[in-house]
Amino acid sequence: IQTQYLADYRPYPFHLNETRLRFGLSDSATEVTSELDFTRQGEGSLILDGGTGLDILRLAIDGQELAPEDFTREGEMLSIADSALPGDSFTFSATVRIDPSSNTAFEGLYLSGGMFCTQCEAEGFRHITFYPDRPDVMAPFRVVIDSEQPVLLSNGNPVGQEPGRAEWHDPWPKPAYLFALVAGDLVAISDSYATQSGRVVALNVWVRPGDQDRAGFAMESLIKSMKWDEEVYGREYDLDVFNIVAVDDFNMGAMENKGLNIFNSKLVLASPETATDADYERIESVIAHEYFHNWTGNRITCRDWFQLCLKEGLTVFRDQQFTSDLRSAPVKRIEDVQSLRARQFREDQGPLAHPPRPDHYREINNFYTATVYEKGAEVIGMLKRLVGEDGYKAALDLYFDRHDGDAATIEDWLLVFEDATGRDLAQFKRWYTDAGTPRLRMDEEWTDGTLTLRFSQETPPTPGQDDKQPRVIPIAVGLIGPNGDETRPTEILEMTDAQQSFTFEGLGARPVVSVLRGFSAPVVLDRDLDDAGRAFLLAHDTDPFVRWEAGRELALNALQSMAQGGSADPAYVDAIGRLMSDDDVDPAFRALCLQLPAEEEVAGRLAHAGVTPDPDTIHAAHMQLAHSVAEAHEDLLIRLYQSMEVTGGYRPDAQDAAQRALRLIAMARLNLLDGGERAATLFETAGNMTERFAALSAMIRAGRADAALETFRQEFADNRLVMDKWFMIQPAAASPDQAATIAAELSQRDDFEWKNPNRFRALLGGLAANHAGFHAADGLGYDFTADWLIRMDAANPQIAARMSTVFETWKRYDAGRREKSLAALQRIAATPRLSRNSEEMVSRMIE
Ligand code: HT7
Ligand code: ZN
Repeated sequence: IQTQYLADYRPYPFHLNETRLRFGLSDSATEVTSELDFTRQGEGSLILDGGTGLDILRLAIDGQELAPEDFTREGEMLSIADSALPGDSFTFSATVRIDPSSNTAFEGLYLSGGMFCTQCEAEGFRHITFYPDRPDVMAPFRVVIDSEQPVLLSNGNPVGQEPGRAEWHDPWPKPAYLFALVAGDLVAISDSYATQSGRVVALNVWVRPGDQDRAGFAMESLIKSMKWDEEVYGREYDLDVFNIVAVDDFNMGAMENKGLNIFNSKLVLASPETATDADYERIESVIAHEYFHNWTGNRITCRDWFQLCLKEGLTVFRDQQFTSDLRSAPVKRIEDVQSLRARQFREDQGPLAHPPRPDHYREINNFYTATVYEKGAEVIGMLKRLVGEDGYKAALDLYFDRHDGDAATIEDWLLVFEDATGRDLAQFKRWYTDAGTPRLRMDEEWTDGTLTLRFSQETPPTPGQDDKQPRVIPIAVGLIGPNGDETRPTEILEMTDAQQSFTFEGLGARPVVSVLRGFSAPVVLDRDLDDAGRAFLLAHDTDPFVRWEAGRELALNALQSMAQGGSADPAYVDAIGRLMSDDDVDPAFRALCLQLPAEEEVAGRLAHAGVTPDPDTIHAAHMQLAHSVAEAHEDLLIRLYQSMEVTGGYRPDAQDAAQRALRLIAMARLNLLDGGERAATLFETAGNMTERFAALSAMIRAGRADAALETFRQEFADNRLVMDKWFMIQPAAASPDQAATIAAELSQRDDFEWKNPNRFRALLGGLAANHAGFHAADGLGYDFTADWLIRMDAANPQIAARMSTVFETWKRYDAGRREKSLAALQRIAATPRLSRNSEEMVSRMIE
């Protein structure tokens, strides 16, 4: 496998003035004719990317057919002999035949349920025709689609529609990865939006006939996103139409193709009966994310794929801001930190660690990671904290002014901050170039009214990066006096050295330090604070993140000591009871505090402390702590279960969702005492999926779900998205000793349509979510997963490689488990014709 290096970047030697494409669609023999107007802009030959599935019918330059000696085809590359080029400006054209019906990798042009659709990021366009398939080659597109399908869509504005043919023109120069085409039997729900400057934009959400009544929330979310981007970033939409299409077979969540966003149907379709509150929130944020890419990704794109976090980190940051503005900012921040720790910290601390801006890769599809996306967003959050609101706004305005129409780099991005604020960001840049999560240690010294905070930072080695230099760490600190009042409001301490001290003078009494407020930097913080101090912060801190963090630390300490044979300190149980009974506290925040840290997180914490985690003991500790909470606070939990009931019709807004969240976590705790009674009643009576699904999950945990699972299956057999939930929850909520067997049985069912990425992810992801089940000592979880990864790899390498990350922590566990997981990984590695995607992932994990 050839490794690509950032240092090898060279500009493309030709400018592409316009791209014209004509598609004659047919299931197994689609003909694609391209005309590419090139002008030379540097030294070098004309080399085009083109997958092996392209059947060449004709190649020509300026209408003159190329002879076999005029070109060479090697792997995925087509080189045109210099002698075949007539001068500095010419039109290259190609007619190729491709077979969408055999495309199970869902990259390029493929069929999903009889509908033609495309996925071109990162390098899918080369499976459609020969092209300079790299993000820095941008051109306006004209597209003609010939097909009997009733709806024919592509990027930009429609310029001609007649039965059997449609023509589209996208005037905004774009790279090939933003190309899209959809053709199928679709219906739209439609609306319109008038932009700030008065452009009226036609909006459509296209779905399969029969799904229209589940597309309304997506449309509402789109309109909110368009408005928010105008109000907060001054960014307006720039075409006459914006189309969204929902497809069932899709490798990721959604794709920001210019003017034609394509979505996984699970991120479009929602009704109270079929989607949960979490689904609704995710739909809202992903619709926003893809829409926001129109400026951060499309108008300003990436020079090369090493710069992926330029568009993804910024767009995640923007969608996080959007959700904070629309819903609860503290709750959103805590949820984002939870997900960062669960996915990105885990990645950063294992064999797959890489910087947000990597400098080499073998398969770019393997780098759509939590580090590029979520850590990329955290880095922007830190920049904003350092330069302040005004500095951030000035920098972003300059970014849009200076780079509109560009394929930009992280250096360009940092330079706009330097130019707009006068700040030197040379050291800050390490956040982009270095992998690993810094460990931040804080020690306190108190003398005569002066508090000294001594910080030290260290980043452990990561693959290929042994020595780490200190980073700029913004540490948000506030002080809480002994009576619980805040004596010093939040202040940002800027740490730049390996060790650094900060003093607070003139304090009357020794305060409790509230540190890393709002999770001001993505670091692991280590400080000596006893359980009483944590309980104090949980009760009094004005910063919701530190408050929640204090409760989480109490729970983690209890779980860690129980998992090592100790007993639970009552501090957590007592403190959580006090918080639960405070009706002035937002129910969503209380629900978050009542959640226990995931078993996986406890395993990570133990491994970090040098203790080999035992998944079974951790699971037992988890159950026991949940049980202690239930027993100690039964009356309170019953009161919450009753008082948090939402009456009236279902609304997916933050307030109602918050009440449901608290009610349902109260039910989950009570489930340990009532043997699933409340859950069974709720399952029968609830009118929405949020409550029904929580009830079903609780019933599985209580071991009394057989009939309910069957009822659920019968009711939703025709709804693929709901059936995904059914496939996921059974291994996820099963007792660990049965999880792998249950997953294996489910995988034998006719309705386990494994080539559908959602269905595959549901079952294998459901098992992986059951920490003790996936890591069962008998190795069945590993074997089952490896079998299916091998099978999936032959059909869809992206999905197999992505799912292989369930093994990324394998080295943490005991010798028996290590031996079994390594054997599973080696078996995958030894598979004949393993894809480049899986080969890269598995070899990095084994190394
Ligand atoms: N920019 C997109 C990333 C992407 C993707 C989407 C769907 C299928 C395959 C894909 N490969 C890469 C999605 C986003 O971040 O918005
Ligand atoms: Zn994105």
